Amino acid sequence: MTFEERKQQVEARHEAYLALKNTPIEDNGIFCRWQNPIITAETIPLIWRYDYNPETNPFFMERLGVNAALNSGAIKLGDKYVLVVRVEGDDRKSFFAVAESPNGVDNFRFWNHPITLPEAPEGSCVAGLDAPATNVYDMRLTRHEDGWIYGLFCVERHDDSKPNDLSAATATCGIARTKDLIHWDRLPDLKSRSQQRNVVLHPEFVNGKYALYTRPQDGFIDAGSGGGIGWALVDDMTNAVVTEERIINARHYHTIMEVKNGEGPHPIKTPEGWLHLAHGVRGCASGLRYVLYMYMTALDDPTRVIAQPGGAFMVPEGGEYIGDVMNVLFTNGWICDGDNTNGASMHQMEDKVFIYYASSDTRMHVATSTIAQLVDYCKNTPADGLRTGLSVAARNKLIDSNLAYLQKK
Ligand code: M1P
Repeated sequence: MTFEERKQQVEARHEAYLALKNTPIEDNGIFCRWQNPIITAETIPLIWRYDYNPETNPFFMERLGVNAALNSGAIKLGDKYVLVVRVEGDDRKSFFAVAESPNGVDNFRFWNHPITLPEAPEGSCVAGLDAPATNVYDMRLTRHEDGWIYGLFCVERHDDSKPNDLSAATATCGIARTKDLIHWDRLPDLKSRSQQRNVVLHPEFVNGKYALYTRPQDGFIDAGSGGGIGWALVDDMTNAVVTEERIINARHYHTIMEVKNGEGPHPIKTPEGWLHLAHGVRGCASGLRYVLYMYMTALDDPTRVIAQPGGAFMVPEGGEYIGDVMNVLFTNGWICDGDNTNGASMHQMEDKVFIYYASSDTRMHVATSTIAQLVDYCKNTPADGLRTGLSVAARNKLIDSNLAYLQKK
C-alpha cells in the first residue's frame, strides 16, 4: 500500500468513526446509557498522532500514539457541550485537551491543540515538591461566581524521599483558571497537610470563602486515615491553603466505598438541595472495583447530607468492565442544560443532565437523566443500613407497602 492509499484509508476510517450517530440504549428509570463511547483514543486528531510528510514517514505510521482518553471535566460553553479530556499518550503521560459536541452525545471534535498548561509558579508548590509535574490528570471544571472558570486537577511527582522506589509518588491538587479554556493562568498548588486527589471547587462562595471538596490521603494510592470526602474553606485561590478540613461524606466498612471515595464534578443546585455525584471503591478478589454513587446536601449548607441512597448509582457493564484498569467507572464531569452562568444556576426539575463517565481508565461515555429523576432517586432510595438486619428490614418495608397497595387495587 502506498503512503497515499494508507493515509486515505486511515482518514476515511477516522472520519466515519467521528461521525457515528449515538443512540440511547438502556433506560433504567434513573438514567439512560448511550450506545457508543463518545471519546476514545481513536477520536484523537490524526495530526496529533501521524507524521503527514511522506519523506519522513513513508509507511504512514503513527509516531505519537494515544493509549486512552478518559476522566473528563465538563462545561457548557455557549450552546456547545465541552469536555476537558484526560488524554494519555503511549508514554503514560496524561495531558488535557478540549473536545466539543453540538448535542452532548456524539460528534465530539477536539480543538486544534491540546491545552498547554503552564508549570506551577516557582517556589509555590507544596514544601519539597517544587519540581515540575510528572503527570497531570482528572480536571474538575467550575464556573465560579467570581467570574473565572477554574480547573482543579491531580499533579503527580516522584516521591524523592524514597529515591530507590521508582513507583513512589505524591498526589497534590493543581489549580489553574481561564476565561476561554484556551489561555490558562496556573496558580500555586493547594497547600494541605496530607496528599490530595479528587479536589473539587464548589461554584459559590460559602461565608465569603472559596469552598473545596477534598480527598485527604495518606499516600499516593492509599486513602488510609483520610476518612472520605472532606470540606475546606480557603480565603484565596491564588494562594489556596487548607487550614481546617472535615469529612462530610465518610467511608464505611462493607459498603461500595469501603476503601476510598471521591467527589466527581461539582454538585448541581436544585430546588431540593445540592445533587452530588461521586465514586466509591471497594476491594474484592479481582482487585479494586470503582462505581459511581450519589448523595444530596442541604441548599443552605452544602456540607449537611440530607439523602444518600445505599449502593451504587452506576457500575461497569458489558464492555465498560474491560480496559487498562479493569472494573472501573469514574466521573469528573456532568452538564445540566442551562449551566451557562457564573456560579450555580438553580435548575428546574425537568432540566436534562448529561453524565460523562469513563470506563476502566480507557474511554468516555455519556448517560442522560433529569434533575427530577436524580432527586427522586436520591430522596427515595433507602440508605445503606450498614448491616444485614437493616437491609432485610428495608426490603420487607418495600414488600409490605407493595402488598398493601396491590391488595387495595
Ligand atoms: O484507576 C482508577 C482511578 O484511580 C484514581 O482514583 P482514586 O484516587 O479515587 O483512587 C485516579 O487515579 C483516577 O484517575 C483513576 O481513574
